[in-house]
Amino acid sequence: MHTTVGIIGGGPAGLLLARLLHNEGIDSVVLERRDRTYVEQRQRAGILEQATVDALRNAGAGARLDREGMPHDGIEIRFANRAHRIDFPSLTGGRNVTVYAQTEVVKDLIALQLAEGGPLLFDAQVTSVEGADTATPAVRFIHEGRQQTLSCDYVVGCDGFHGVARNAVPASLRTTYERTYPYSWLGVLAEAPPVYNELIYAHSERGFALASMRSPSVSRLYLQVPNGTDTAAWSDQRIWDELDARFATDSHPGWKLERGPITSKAVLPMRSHVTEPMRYGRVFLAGDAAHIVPPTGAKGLNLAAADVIVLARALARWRTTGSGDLLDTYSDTCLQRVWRAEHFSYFMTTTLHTDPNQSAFETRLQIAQLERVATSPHAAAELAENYTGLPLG
Ligand code: RFL
Ligand code: PHB
Repeated sequence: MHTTVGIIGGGPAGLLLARLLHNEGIDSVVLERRDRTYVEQRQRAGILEQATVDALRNAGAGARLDREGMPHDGIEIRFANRAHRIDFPSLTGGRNVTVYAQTEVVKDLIALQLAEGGPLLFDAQVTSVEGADTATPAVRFIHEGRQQTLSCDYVVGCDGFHGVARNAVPASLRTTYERTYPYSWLGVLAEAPPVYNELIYAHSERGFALASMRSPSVSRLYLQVPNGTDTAAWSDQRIWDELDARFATDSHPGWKLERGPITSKAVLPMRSHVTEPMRYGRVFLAGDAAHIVPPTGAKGLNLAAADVIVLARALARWRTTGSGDLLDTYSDTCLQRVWRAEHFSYFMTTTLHTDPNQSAFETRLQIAQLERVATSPHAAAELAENYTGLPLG
């Protein structure tokens, strides 16, 4: 079996790349380890930057997004007993974000790929990538009980943080930057209408909380919890009470979330990670395979999309002109955006969470920083620009 671009992983990065390549007339094969239902149900990100929305629309994957996506022009930040709204369009020259779940992006891209695109194989576990520095790298995978080989002109590792593609870059040429955080998120889905029509990020003495949504009738809520927390320790009642306590503010006396049945609970560890470079020979890394951000800045999915947009352009240029110049600059181009997002995600995380070893001095610094965002249009614009995302150029 031979293809132009072998794509490992059918998450948002792999699926969007396959679609963009299809639109450029470049054939690809996507190999996904899990089954379709699993990939379509996996609860993850919820916020799309404008550049991601535009890319999905331009790729022909915007129909349901345009109908069901919920544009958001701001977020609310609660801290020190007050609530402050950050208005994106007025601070960024008109940009905003859209709430549309990663599960829905993935469903839309899978449906398109199966209807119009090249092969997308589920239950296809890649075991290794060979010949990364040769003209025809090969992907070895197990499908339907048989070991198989896909020979490619290029291989793209879109196989997430626990994937195998990263190992194709020799350890001696790879640099890894990493930070773990001394807290996790308890994330829940609830059949309860969001009370407020924008996201609320809360700094509180009890720890961070975030109110997001999936639709006008489904809330997505997060609580900072200690690492190693077992969801069994969190009854529905305890979750709702703790959320209300962390969101409480004198700006909205008596404010409470609307409660409803909780349909899923999971604990998510927080990590920052970058692997450089994002290319070795004819193997490229994209999305979580190359970098992880803690979710507080809502950047993970958007970074994955930005990588594959840059890569699809570079492959299209190679296909039409024979020039590999954009492939040569792929890693540097992406890493510039990646490090900006790493910084922003770190900033949002460390400003809004309470480290278990945090001193009272450090808490006052966090409040001073949040006061600055609430009172200075420059500080607010810095946050708004990063949150809505830099244009792709
Ligand atoms: P994905 O989505 O992890 O997809 C990688 C795909 O590769 C497959 N795979 C393999 N396939 C074949 N052979 C192998 N050997 C393979 N190894 C892995 C996997 O099954 C999977 O389908 O990476 P991608 O496409 O780069 O997309 C990135 C985003 O998914 C990610 O950045 C965000 O979802 C991060 N993230 C969140 N971001 C937010 O902005 N807000 C969130 O609330 C949020 N929650 C999350 C998250 C990431 C999580 N992970 C990765 C643990 C919650 C979780 C649990
Ligand atoms: C989500 O809706 O899942 C979500 C939104 C914003 C974040 C993280 C997660 O910062």
